[in-house]
Amino acid sequence: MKDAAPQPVRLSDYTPPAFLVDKVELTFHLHPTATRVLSKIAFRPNPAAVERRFFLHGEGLDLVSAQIDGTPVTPDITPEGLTCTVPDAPFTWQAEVRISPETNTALEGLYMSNGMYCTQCEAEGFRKITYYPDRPDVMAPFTVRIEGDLPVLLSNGNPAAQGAGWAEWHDPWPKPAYLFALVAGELVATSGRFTTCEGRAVDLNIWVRPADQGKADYALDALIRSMKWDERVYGRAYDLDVFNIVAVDDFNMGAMENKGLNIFNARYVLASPETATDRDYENIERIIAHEYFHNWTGNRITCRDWFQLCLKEGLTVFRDQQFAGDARSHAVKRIEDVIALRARQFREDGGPLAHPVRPESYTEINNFYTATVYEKGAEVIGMLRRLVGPEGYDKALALYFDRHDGEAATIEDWLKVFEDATGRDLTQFKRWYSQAGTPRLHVTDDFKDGTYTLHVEQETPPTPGQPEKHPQVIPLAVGLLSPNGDEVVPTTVLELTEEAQNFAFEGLGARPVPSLLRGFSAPVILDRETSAEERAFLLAHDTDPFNKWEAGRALARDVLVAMLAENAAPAPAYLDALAAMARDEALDPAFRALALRLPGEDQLAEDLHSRGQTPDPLAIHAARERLKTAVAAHLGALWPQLYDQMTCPGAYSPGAADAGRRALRLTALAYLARLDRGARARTHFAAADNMTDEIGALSALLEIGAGRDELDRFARRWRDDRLVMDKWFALQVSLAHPETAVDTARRLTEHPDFNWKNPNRFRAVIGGLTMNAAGFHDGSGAGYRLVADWLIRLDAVNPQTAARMSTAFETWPRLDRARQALIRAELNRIAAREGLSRDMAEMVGRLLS
Ligand code: 0A1
Ligand code: ZN
Repeated sequence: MKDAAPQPVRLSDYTPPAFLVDKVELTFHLHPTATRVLSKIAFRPNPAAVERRFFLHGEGLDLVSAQIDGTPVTPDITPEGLTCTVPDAPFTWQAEVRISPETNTALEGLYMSNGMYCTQCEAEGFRKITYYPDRPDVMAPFTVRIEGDLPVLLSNGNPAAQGAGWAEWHDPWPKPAYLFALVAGELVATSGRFTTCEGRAVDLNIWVRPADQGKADYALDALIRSMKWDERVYGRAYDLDVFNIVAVDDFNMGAMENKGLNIFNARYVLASPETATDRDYENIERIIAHEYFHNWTGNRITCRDWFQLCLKEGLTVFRDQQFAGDARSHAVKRIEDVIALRARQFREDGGPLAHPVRPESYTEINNFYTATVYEKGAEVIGMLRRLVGPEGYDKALALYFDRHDGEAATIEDWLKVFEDATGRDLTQFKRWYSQAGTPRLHVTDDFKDGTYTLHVEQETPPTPGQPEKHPQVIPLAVGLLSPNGDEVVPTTVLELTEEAQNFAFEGLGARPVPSLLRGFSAPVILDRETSAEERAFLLAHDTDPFNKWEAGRALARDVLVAMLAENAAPAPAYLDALAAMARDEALDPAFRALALRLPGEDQLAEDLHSRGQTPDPLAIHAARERLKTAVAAHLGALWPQLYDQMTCPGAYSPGAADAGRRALRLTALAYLARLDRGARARTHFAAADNMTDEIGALSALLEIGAGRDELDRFARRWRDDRLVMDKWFALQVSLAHPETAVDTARRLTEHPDFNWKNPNRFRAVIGGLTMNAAGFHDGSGAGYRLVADWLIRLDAVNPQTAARMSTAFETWPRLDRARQALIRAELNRIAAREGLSRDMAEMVGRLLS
């Protein structure tokens, strides 16, 4: 357990490191409970340092010996690290420590997963492996020797030498310790070769456990496509002779970009048509690309300190979104990204955990791998690109790579390259990095004498620690349509910089219909009184695919809000518009599937809250169910038609075209299930030859309260496949009827295969419950209690994953008083636990403040 009252770290306290490292040599003698780590580190005083104290981080290490320039020394050891008197000139530090990977359940540092040794060092895990200045602005080349009785021994960089029971690796590129990695185990590779545009032949290997052999082809394909894309679009080539990826069963996050040795949560590597859904394939493609792209944005140019996390994460997410848009459909990708942004980041930005894209203080950095740092960080880069244009962006990035290669950089460095490359002053734009909260745009309009005027006001609500907000630079992409549906003003980017501004469009023959915030040009909430007719008009005519979808979504939301308020029947105009859209064969099936998806329950709760109402999760669930049934009935005959039309002849392909057809077909199947009591879904399930169809049919059945037999059959078929069984666990909780969700979750925690120390399985069941909004927010508080019990239990073994999941409680301020009191009581119960981790203590502290 960590210390009781740790001090927050502040951006304003940054000082350069006292010593720099020229070279690191590590030797590992692997043993499950007594691994010996020998380190030899060449230090040199940093001329830029402001103090000369020699401090090495180290946590939970058993120091066996230490020497400076060959002379034994006895350092002063604290729970955080050690200090020691050192010469005022370059010197060599040598140490031997002992660690126990097998008992490391936190999955940070060196740990074991199903007999395999692996590491996770970001953000501050290296200090659990050996004593070291574990901060990203200390970069050094590493040489690693691994000794262990296992067939595959991997580390960063290029292989240097190997023999029976040992291997040596050399990574010539200076890197911070958080990018260190080691893997040892019985593994098999799916291999390929890639020749870079610079002529370097690179061996590619995706390592998996023997039982998973044959499931890495898609990951390898995605890797090769990512390598090509980064060369073509960003001019960035790979810089080592090998690129290794390893799939690990126990992993706290999605994946990790360690130099030359990416480590992945197995669920983002392993795929076969029978076991992975289209969504899984899409995630694998995106995450493989993300980690690969980090080689330049994160590894070659890293972060000076952890406050700059968005420097690598925002940019790398932006790059993986561009890549996925190129590989699939830009319109569909943008809609999916915005759905996720609103669901996770807007929710975070509007609650007690709101923080700026670049936070200014933290207690535990692991708590800041958030949607705000990642996804809002990517949106900020998208806005920057919109403001300076694609050519300005390309110039700025070329300058960034040129100027900062090999460095640990800051957001100031990042913005400066844009200023230098484009001549633009970004002083005001920088507020996007320091101001938390989602800006709201209030828009009114006016038409007179052929001039159409938009009046736009911006306002950002107060967030924790930031009562006052200032206007931000907001690119507002706008197009105008004439009443007959023609586009009279094509997309134009208006730049908002003030609290209130007017924008005039002259020479128009009639009052136009505005299409605002096209492509979701800024991460803001748009507030404008709009009639249902206008939304239906945009749904039918808008040339901007995002806004076309958005119009449908807004209509659905308004219908649901009306159904909630007045218990009304859904507006027929909405149902007709939906039918027209669903039938429109000019539209991409993936787009139609998205447009037929109703806004989520949590999203509706947020919408109601932002209208000053108190959402009732159960009423929302009921209204949404009623609307689904009404949509099913109103579009009646269309469902079997779509179902029959959207087949995918030939062998399964995870590509966008087939995946889009399956998505639309399964949407039709789910609506159909409400009309035929699941008859078609049962046949579909029985005939399914791929996991997308199997899960799609099963979900359709569970949603109407059926599917017990299918669940049993599924479990019998997939009993031995961990990743597929995660789906089985997750699905029945997340789709359970609100009244049975908590009991279902509880029952599953008693299942013999509920291995709660495995983060994927824990997330499937406990995370599954938090995603069943009406079940989790059950008025009795039983959902809150069950989740809190499990967070307490998990916190003792894996603080990082437990703390992340505590965000389930972040929406408490928008709920009714009774639920608020229930949640606060659970948070207080967690906070009062003796020995609570630093991770969890910080999270509940922020949630309660
Ligand atoms: N940098 C990785 C994600 C990651 C972050 C933190 C971790 O442990 C605290 C682990 C992985 C990425 O962006 O993919
Ligand atoms: Zn990342």
